[in-house]
Amino acid sequence: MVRRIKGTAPIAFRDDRVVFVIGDHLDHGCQERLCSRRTKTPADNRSALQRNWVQSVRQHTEMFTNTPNQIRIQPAVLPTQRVASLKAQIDKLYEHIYSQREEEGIFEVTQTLPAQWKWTPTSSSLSIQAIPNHRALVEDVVYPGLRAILEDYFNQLHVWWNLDASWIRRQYPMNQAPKQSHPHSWHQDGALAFDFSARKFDAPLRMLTCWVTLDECGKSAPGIEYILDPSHASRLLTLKELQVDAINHDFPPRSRNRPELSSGDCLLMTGGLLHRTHQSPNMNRHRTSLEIRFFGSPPSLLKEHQFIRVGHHTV
Ligand SMILES: O=C(O)CCC(=O)C(=O)O
Ligand SMILES: [Fe+2]
Repeated sequence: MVRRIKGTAPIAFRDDRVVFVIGDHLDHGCQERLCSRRTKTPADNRSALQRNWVQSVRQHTEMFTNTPNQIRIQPAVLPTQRVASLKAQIDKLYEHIYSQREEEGIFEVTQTLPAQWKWTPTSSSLSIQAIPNHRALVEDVVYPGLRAILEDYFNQLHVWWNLDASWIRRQYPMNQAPKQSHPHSWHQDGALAFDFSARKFDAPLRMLTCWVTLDECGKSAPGIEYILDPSHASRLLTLKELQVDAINHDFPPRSRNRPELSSGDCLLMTGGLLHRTHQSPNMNRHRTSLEIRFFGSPPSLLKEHQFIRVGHHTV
């Protein structure tokens, strides 16, 4: 039996070193679930394994109770060669866009791109469709690299890839960004398509953003800064709460996390995670990343979006 907390299933991940919990506290029910996952072994080994497993979970329980993980880092999701070829493709695209832009102007550049591509000058973002073999990249490389995590998180053998909310992102050091391009300010991805003025609901969408960096980042190039707070897993912050002054007041810089990542590494962020682009004055290189969003099922709020089912086609 898995006990649910605040209506969301506690989700736990395990690798050889540590247990990760995404989205909520690790509670007693979650420990039970972990035990049951580990007991697919002959019955005579069962109780010993279970005992060890419970022990190792308990060692981490206090930590997880205090800082429930809403994020996980999965290293080397993209192999070096694939990163290099992607970067070469993407660099060409950005060169084209920015050279056109000089000539044509900031918004007119869109007219020089294929109709199904979106270009967002305010964050130097290009829709993932601009990568020629984007389906193969996601279905045959990224998904298999994250499959165990995704299956565990959504508790099913397939996921829905949201094509329209998947992007190529590029962020620059302070004062080096092209005109109009800005870092992403504090937000929760689970507010995708949320109408803050209407406030029809206040729970983040249940989703995982798989943010894969194609450059080393976090130190000399912009990375991601995030804040862990248990209450964010089930609540969307208001626009007022997301203001930089409010965040600085509630979460002083020392309480925030700024992981340093190698190219090809992936951050998996739950819909409730509060985060933004991490910039610091000593950064001197830009960073390109891919942002691929997965859902357990297409949410009705995103009914206009295109979703692709990925993974096992039996439920
Ligand atoms: O790439 C970044 O710096 C942040 C992007 C992000 O958080 C988002 O688009 O949801
Ligand atoms: Fe985000």
